[in-house]
Order: sequence, then structure tokens, then C-alpha cells
Amino acid sequence: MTDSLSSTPLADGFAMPAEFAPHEGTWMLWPHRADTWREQGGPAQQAYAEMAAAIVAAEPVRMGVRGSQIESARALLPASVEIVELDSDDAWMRDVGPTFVTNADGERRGVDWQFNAWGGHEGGLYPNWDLDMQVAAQVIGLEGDERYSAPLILEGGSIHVDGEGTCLTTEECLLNANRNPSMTREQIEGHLCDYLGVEKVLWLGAGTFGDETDGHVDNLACFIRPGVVALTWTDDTSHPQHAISHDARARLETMTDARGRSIQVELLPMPTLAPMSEAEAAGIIASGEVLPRLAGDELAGSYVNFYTCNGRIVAPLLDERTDDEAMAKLAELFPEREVVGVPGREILLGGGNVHCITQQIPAV
Ligand code: KQY
Repeated sequence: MTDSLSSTPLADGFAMPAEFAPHEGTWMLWPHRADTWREQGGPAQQAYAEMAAAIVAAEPVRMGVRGSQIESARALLPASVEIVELDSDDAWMRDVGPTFVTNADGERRGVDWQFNAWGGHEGGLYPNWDLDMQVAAQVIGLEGDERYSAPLILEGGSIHVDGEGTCLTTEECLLNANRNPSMTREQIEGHLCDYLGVEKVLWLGAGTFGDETDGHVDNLACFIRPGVVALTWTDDTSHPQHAISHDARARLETMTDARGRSIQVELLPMPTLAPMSEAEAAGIIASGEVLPRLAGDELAGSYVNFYTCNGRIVAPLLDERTDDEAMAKLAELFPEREVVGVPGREILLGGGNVHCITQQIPAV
């Protein structure tokens, strides 16, 4: 690992581009944990391969795969997906990968955040995250970019930016005592500004109900373009998400972004999901190490967890009753992109979806 830079992106004139800005490509990681993914990861690997195929049709994809899995990954992935030997504890590139920042001179660098498996020993998802901790620096090195080491525990799924100075996040996650307990809200905001190159942080309250990440914003809300935010939504007053989404909407509608624009809120329907079934849970080999994944567990699925790539939106299909409406809404929100729905339940069984398993490399 090369030395990190001692300054910050903000000080050096770098900022994180929005996901909807042009990409050079996408990084992903290959799932393998038998205590998280059923049947030694087989069905999840098939699902990741389908997501990768939908993305590689739009832009290059690099898949980090542990050595022992390279042969099986090659057999499932399209030939156009580049396989890179890279070990990890699990397969959430959004959260363990780097955040890339760019400057006006067309240069790119990577931010390497601290990571504690979504809460460390206070509610985190597994007790040892040494391999995950090393992923971001390796990816930045493989891209040939310079690296900033940020002093903040942060997963990429807990932030979205509009590329014009605004960051969107949730209090439930970033102010959680299991992330950065010694920092105040102001100090956390300061680090977000320094390392994302933003000027303003918009705070939502809680994330999607039951989300094991402690409320990542990428399952709740995201920028469609500057000044426009998509929000997961239900009119079912008996559902715990009802109050959360209504609070988020009320906050957004009174906020302005870094450029002084009011926020227009667009609603995406919330899927109604069956809990994890006996059959889905049966193939998970409990290790006693990770959060047990059991039949009857509620699944925090959201269409907001889509991925924006060049000319395309890759979105999870989650519920036959709402898939068409959600895909049609995404098509309306992104008239210049093709919306591609890909089955998302298998990935959801591991706690996230296509946005959580991808990380964009911005074009420079
Ligand atoms: O929301 C995300 N960005 C990731 C979900 C991680 C789930 C870990 N089991």
C-alpha cells in the first residue's frame, strides 16, 4: 500500500462527482461467505453475475474475486467482466471500496475511509473486517490513483452527493454511536466536506425500516439530478416506514442545496416483501460469527437502491406487485437512460442490493 496524502480533497480542489456523471467503469466484489449467502454463495453469485452483465453492457466492470473463487467466477461472469484477484470479508464494494474524487484538471484520487463492518463490536455484522479494510487502498492502487486516508468510519452507502456541493445522509447511520462516537455532528459534517469536497450536508433522520446497515441513505433516498431527490414511499399508515418516509419528505421539502435550490421530491413505491423463507434460510451455514440470518427475518428492500451507470439505470426487481410501477417511475425520472430491471431478491437476502454491491470509477 502506498503512503496516503496528508492533505484533504477539499483543500486540493477535488470533489466526489455525482453517480449520474460519466463513469470510466464499475468495481464489484464476488460473494463467497457461506454464513451470509446460502448454498456456499451459489445463488448469490448467479445474481451478482446478472447484475454485472447488466452493467458491463454499459461500461467496463472489474470484479474483485478471492483466489480460490476465480475459476467459478469466470464460469458465471460474462467474458467482458474483468476479474481481478482481490480478497474481502464480504462483497459490498459500495461500502468497503473507495470514494473517487476528481478535480477541474481532469485528475482523480481515491478516498479510503475507515470501516467497522457496519457497527464494529456494537451491532456490527461480523467480528473481523481486516480484509474489507484493505479493499479501498488496493482498488485505488490498481487504478493508479493517489489516496487520501479519511479519519472517519463511513460506508459509501451512507452518503449520496449531487456533484454540485451537496451531500445527503442520515442521522441514524452517521450519528450512530457505533460509528464515530467521539465526534460531534459538526465534526462529522466537517469531515464530509473535507473528504467529499462538498459545502452542505442535508440530514435525513432514519433510513429504511429494518435496514441492517443502521439506515444507509442509499436504501432511502438519492439524487436523480441536482435539486431532485427520489425517496422510497408508502401510503400504508400501519407500516413503520410510513412515518420515516414522511419525515424525510418533510425535511427535504424545507431544505435547500449548496446552490440554494429547493429540493423536489419524487416518490418510488416501497415493495411489500415476504420475509426470508425457510428455504432461503436453510442453505446458510451459521458460523456463530455473523449476525444470524434466519427464516422470518424482515427484508429491507427498496427500489431506491438502483445503480446509475453510463446511459443505464440498473434497478432491483423485488415485488411483482410494484416492479412495473417502480421501473416506469425510474424511466420517467431518467428519460435519457435505459432502465434495466434485474432480479434483486437473492442479493437482498444478504442485506442490500445493486447499489450496495457497486462502486463507480468516475471518468476524468
Ligand atoms: O446498504 C448497503 N450499502 C450495503 C448493505 C450491506 C449489508 C451487509 N450484510
